[in-house]
Amino acid sequence: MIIGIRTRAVALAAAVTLAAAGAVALTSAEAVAAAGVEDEGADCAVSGLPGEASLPTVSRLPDPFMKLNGTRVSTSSEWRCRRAEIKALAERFVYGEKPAKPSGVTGTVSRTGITVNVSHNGRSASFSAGVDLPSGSGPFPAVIVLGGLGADTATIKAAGAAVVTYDPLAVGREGTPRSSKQGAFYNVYGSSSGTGLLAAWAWGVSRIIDVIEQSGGSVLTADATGVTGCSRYGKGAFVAGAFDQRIALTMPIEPGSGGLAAFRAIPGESGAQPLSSAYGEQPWLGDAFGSFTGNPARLPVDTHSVVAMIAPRGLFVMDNPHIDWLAARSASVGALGGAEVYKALGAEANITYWSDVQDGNHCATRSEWRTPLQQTIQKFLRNTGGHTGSMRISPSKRGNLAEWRDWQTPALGGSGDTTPPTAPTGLAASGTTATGT
Ligand code: MCU
Repeated sequence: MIIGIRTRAVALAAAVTLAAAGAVALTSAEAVAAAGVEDEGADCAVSGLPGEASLPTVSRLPDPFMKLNGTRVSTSSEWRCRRAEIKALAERFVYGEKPAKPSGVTGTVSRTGITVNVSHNGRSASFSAGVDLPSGSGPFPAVIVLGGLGADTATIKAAGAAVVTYDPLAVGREGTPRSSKQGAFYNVYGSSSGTGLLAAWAWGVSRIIDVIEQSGGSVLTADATGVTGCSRYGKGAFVAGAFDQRIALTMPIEPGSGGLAAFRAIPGESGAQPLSSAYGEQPWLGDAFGSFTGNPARLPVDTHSVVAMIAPRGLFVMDNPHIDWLAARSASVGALGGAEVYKALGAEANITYWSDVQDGNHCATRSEWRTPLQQTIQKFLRNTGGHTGSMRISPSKRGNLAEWRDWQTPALGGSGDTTPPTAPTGLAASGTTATGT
């Protein structure tokens, strides 16, 4: 265990250094599992962000490889700063800004709980989370569970990860008008912040990881963290994973509209929660999204772009095709579109979207997911095994990506494109396979 952690740390350090140097960082499934920092592209100079008035109508999923300067990404080293562009666009038009780490973050980690204290520009806030350790002596990687609905905590623990129970409502409350948002995030950034609850919840996840990182690692380790949650908390888990590259494995469950469901596909999916409802039911999405609920084709990104922000890190989406409101067909479009970026990066083995399930109850614990979930957690959080991701889309709710794109997937080079390479640090390369577009 100790050797495994050290090997991973060396590999990750090497990957980050290579990325900073603009070289190919994709050396193996393990090496790409997580970054050492929340935002690897923080130094990218993002320029040319469009204003709302100048956005063109793009009826299909926007080309994720098209840079703001009008040229396409053609090598894997360019992806880092293209991702930074997508992040900036997603903040501006979909979620609202997720601020970087505040100047003061302190807290404690014990075998039963985590406390987080944040201060920034003279304002402060605190919140806490529970810790539920698996058997064994540890230290353990953590899976942060948003909201406590639906997550299969027994399987998470059986896989050797600790469960961190996080109540996002303490960080961003529901039931408030957009003009007076409440919770720890808004205590720090102001109740009239245009940032929606999902980005606020994601900020809270990042601050928990900060505290784990600072804790010295005797109980929980921070070099590979997972995040999960169901329904509205599945939306939150998806956004948390997208906006923090320290998260090695993102596991949204039944996230629906405002989650993975492609915004452009929702209006055409019978029974799906409309965008106006996903925007209006709670301030989950950012205030700026209000301009797009009737016209998502003007958004410069879609949910496949958010999947692309997670690439090449682990993504395991669990969905439910039995409840129309959950928009699983549109979610499959988002997953299939985003999977093209995984393919381009040679990391197709790192993404699973699974909606081919029997039990139609919302947020049910499903036996179909137990083994692959356990294997996925072991791969990304414990660096063991070589689980290969797959698309297990229910035939009843399967979108057709060909109808939703007019771009092709480039082969970006990068070491995962053909045969898994020999990792430079002695890590066994595992699980990366590539297929054509
Ligand atoms: C799927 O998530 C939401 C859905 O968007 C809402 O319309 C509904 O009210 O609640 C779902 C949920 O969070 O259920 C627990």
